[in-house]
Amino acid sequence: MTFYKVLLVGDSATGKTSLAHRIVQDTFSESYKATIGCEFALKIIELAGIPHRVQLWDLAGQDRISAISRVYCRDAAGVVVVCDLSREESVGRVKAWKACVEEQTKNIPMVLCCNKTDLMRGNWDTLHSRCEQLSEEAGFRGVFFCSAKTGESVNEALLHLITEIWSAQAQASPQEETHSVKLGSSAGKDGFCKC
Ligand code: G3D
Ligand code: MG
Repeated sequence: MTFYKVLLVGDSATGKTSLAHRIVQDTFSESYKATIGCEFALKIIELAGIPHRVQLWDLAGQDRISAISRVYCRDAAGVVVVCDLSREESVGRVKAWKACVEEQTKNIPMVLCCNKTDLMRGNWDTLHSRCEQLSEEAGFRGVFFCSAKTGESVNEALLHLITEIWSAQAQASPQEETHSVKLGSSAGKDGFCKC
C-alpha cells in the first residue's frame, strides 16, 4: 500500500487542525487547542479500488512563513494550502505559502482550500473570483471552497489532491518515486499523533 505525506500549511487560525479532524474523524469542535509542535494523522483514501494511506502533517506556529522547515517538507507528496475566507489577509498570503514550500520540495501537487464558507454571508462573488484567479496564477492543481465546520468540500479537496499525486507518481520513473513514505503504526486511537 502507498503512503503519501501531505502537508497542511497556511496562516495560523485558518482551520488546518479543524480540517485534519474533519478529514480523519468527520468531526468539528470549537475547542481544539492551538497546535503545539506538529500533529499528524492517518487516513485511508480509496481511489479506483486501491487504498492509499495518507499521512496529514499539521504544523503549529506558522504565522512566520519562513518558519517551514526542511524536515517538515521532507518526502512530502502533496500540499494543502489553507486560507480563511473571513480574513482576506490570509487569502493574500497563499502564494507566499506555496512559494515557501516549493523552495523545499520537488514540484509536488498542491491544492488551495479556502476555508470557513459557513461564515460567508451575502454576496461574496468577488472574493470567490479572487480565489479562483489566485489559484490559477499560482498554479494550484485545484481550488476548493470548504468548511471544516460543515464538512463542505473537504473530502473532495483531499481526494482531488490524492488523484493528482497518484497520477504524478504514475508518470514518474520508478527511480524518481521518492514521495511515498513508510510509517510505523504510531497513531493513537483517534488517528492523531504528536511530535
Ligand atoms: P489552525 O490549525 O490553522 O491554527 P484551527 O486553525 O483549526 O485551530 O481553527 C482556528 C479557529 O477557526 C477555531 O476557532 C476554529 O474553531 C475555527 N474554524 C476552523 N475551521 C472553521 C470553519 O470551517 N468554520 C468556522 N466557522 N470556524 C472554523 P477559535 O474560536 O477556537 O479560534
Ligand atoms: Mg492548528
